[in-house]
Amino acid sequence: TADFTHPGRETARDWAAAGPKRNLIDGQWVEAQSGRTLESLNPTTGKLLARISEADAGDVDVAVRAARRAFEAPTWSGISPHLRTRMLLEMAEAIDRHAAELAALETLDNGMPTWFSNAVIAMVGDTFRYYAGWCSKIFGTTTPTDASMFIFTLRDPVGVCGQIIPWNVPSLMAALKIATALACGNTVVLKPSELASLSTLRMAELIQDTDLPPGVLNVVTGYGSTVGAAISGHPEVDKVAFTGSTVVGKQILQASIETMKRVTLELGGKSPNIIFADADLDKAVVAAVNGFTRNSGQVCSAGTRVFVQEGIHDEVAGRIVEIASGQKVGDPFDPETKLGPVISARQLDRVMSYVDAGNAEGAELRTGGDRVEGPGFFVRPTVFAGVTNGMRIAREEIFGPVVSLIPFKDEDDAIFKANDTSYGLAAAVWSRDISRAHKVARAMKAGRIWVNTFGETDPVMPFGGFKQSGLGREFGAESVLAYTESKSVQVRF
Ligand code: TXE
Repeated sequence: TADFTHPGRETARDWAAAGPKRNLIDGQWVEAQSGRTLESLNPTTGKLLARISEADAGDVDVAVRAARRAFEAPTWSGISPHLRTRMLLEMAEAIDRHAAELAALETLDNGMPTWFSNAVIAMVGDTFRYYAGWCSKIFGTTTPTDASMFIFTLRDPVGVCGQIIPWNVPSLMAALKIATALACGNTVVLKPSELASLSTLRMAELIQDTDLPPGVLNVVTGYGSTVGAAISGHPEVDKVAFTGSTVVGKQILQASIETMKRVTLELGGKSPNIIFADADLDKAVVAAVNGFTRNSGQVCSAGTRVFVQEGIHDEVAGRIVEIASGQKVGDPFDPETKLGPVISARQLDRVMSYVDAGNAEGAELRTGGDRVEGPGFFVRPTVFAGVTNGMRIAREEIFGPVVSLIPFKDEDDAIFKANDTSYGLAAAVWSRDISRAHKVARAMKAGRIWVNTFGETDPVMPFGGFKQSGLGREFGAESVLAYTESKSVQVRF
């Protein structure tokens, strides 16, 4: 795996190897109180990549108290929005300067191919720039009423934000959560996933080095059942923002009840991708394959149910199988590689168990369905045809490169089948008929809809789910509402 060069690879490897990673608490890099560390593996080799701190509730408590002090301090709460803008722009610049290193670190730790990690890090910088612009645009309103008084609203920061992120696109999840919180004047205690914490820790170093006041950003690493649960249960945490599985999302919501924390949840999906017979099929088939193989399918909005109109079903299925089976699976540093490994041996087993379920339920396995023998956690792109919405592979999030092809008759049938799911994160429709595309887009019960494209993302575009895909929205103007509280003020003359 040392065969391929990348401009950030050596720096990233050296940084990962340079001793156990510490937590950022109150502006200091500190070990877990217990002194414990845990192993972070390279999913390409299955071998040790770095050791990170295994914190627990005691460390979280110190971090939360630091975040509370920082929130109340005039050095943060009292500063002008223009200064905040400059700080976020400095963070963006620091990230851009280290883009190659951060991309390589993401590839080492998560296994994502460099074509994807390079693009992700570019968006990380853009995310900081996008939120830098918001600092001075968090407007209240004035409301006309009786001439004897004046009523206006302000938007206050929520306070201490606990943020728990997953391993699938760690740097972007961290950037989104940190930048939004800071732009709105909050402070942060963030927990990256124990499976992929490195890019977040390196970004936190770069961010802290921009002279951020101590305690504004705290990063605590460790397991979800300890560190994650301590954050979501801590009485001094005002808001929890979580991205991860629906099961854990429900636990977080339950833990928020006691102190009525504000909660935003970005959870799983089973997103439909609907291809009508009048679509530009050359584009649709390529996007359909990318839609379920990007990041080895470990994307919450992956297009894992592809609905194909009956007249073109066999042709489209054949083309999807052909493209998918030709995608190179392998070393994520190889520029030819389309799919790197999945994150862990456990995730590999989970994906393979869904392949077994698909076979057992009578779906037709058209390609893939097997792991790549040897070290690392590789799965080939897998296409099931003849799937019905009742099968487990069509109902449950797999989080691997596995797609279900499902035929449909007409518009109504497509809309019904696409919405027949407990999730509602994203959906796509492919058609040259603009009225049909609009109609289907409106009928989709999902938080993000693509028309004649799939999986593109932009910081300006709100993201979040209907139904069990979550609560609230991140990115876009709506994210600012989620990180502020409205306060109305009445002045009697
Ligand atoms: O996720 P978890 P896992 C889905 C996907 C995947 C499945 C399992 O289907 O196959 O979840 O992945 C922290 N209190 N997604 O087990 O456990 C955990 O440490 C507080 C979809 O890795 O949800 C990590 O930081 N926090 C998804 C984060 O939650 C807890 C992204 C996510 O881990 C916790 C990831 C607890 N009790 C997985 N338990 C998406 N929609 O993007 C765990 N955590």
